[in-house]
Amino acid sequence: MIKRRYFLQLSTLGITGLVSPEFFRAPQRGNRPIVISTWKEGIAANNAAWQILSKKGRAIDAVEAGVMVTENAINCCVGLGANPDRDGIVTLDASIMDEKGNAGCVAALERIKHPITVARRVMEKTPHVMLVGEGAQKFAVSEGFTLEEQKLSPAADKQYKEWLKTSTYKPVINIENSGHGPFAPTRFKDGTFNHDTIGMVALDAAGNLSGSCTTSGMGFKMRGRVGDSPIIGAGLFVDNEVGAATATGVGEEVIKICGTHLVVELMRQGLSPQAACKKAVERIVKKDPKKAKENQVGFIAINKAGQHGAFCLQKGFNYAVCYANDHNVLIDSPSWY
Ligand code: SD4
Repeated sequence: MIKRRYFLQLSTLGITGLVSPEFFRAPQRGNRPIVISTWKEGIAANNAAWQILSKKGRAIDAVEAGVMVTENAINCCVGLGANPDRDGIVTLDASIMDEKGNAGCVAALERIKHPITVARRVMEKTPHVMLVGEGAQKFAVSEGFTLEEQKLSPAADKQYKEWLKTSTYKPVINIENSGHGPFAPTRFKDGTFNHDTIGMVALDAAGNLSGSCTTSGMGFKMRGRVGDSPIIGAGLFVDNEVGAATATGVGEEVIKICGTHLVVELMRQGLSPQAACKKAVERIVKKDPKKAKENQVGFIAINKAGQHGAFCLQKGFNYAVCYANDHNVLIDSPSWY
């Protein structure tokens, strides 16, 4: 529910029109839980998260369990079944943040099935925030994680072989069958995008916020390249006083504006989640409109009142919203272009 004081703040700022129509349809929220996540895979991920949230479980447990579903999916865009880097090796990045502002991240992690859980262990069992590469893998193994075989999934193997034909390395929108390799993000003929990431943010029954983000990074990236997803304030940010946000798309553009930190700080100033996401997208556009036109970036956010919103550069980004057993729906994000 938009609290009266909050609504007045929004009206003063002249931005009530930016709140998603879906939000106004939502029943009065009170202190009820909500989980949202990026792309259509978010529906299955939300289902798992909702199992926890609906039983008054913690948001941090929900956002971990939720994205593990996507990491597990064979032939999906996230996790060990995903596209490799340009050297043919799948490397994974993930981050997680709880209601106390604790954070854990891993980057360039190989052969481990659930980077999100390794990120949580970094948060809970080490004095650090981020572990990368070999060190992250060593830590995971010491925590009992299995070192999986280094083998591409059939879908990734096919894509990789296709990509090798041209080895095009340009992080711009690739229109399907345009002759470029399948370097992300690709816009398909039906207007949707491929993607390599799931980001999730949740509010639990106790009123606490948490978030998670996990990815194989952009397909066929340079070896050693790390995107926004494991970087706190870029791909994920949670402030329990205000709200939580996560990002997807070309990570370089998100990192350069500290995207999700910006979204949360804009919500702190009174903007709705959707208006805050839009302002962050606008920042990217203003910096380099020509480049922005060729890229995809999407933000999703929730605030402490349980309102949700999203905004992206190009049409074709969607996010899944769940706040009841029978309400887990995919919403098309409004876009700049
Ligand atoms: C990255 N942001 O590594 C990720 C990619 C992504 O859907 O979101 N793909 O830059």
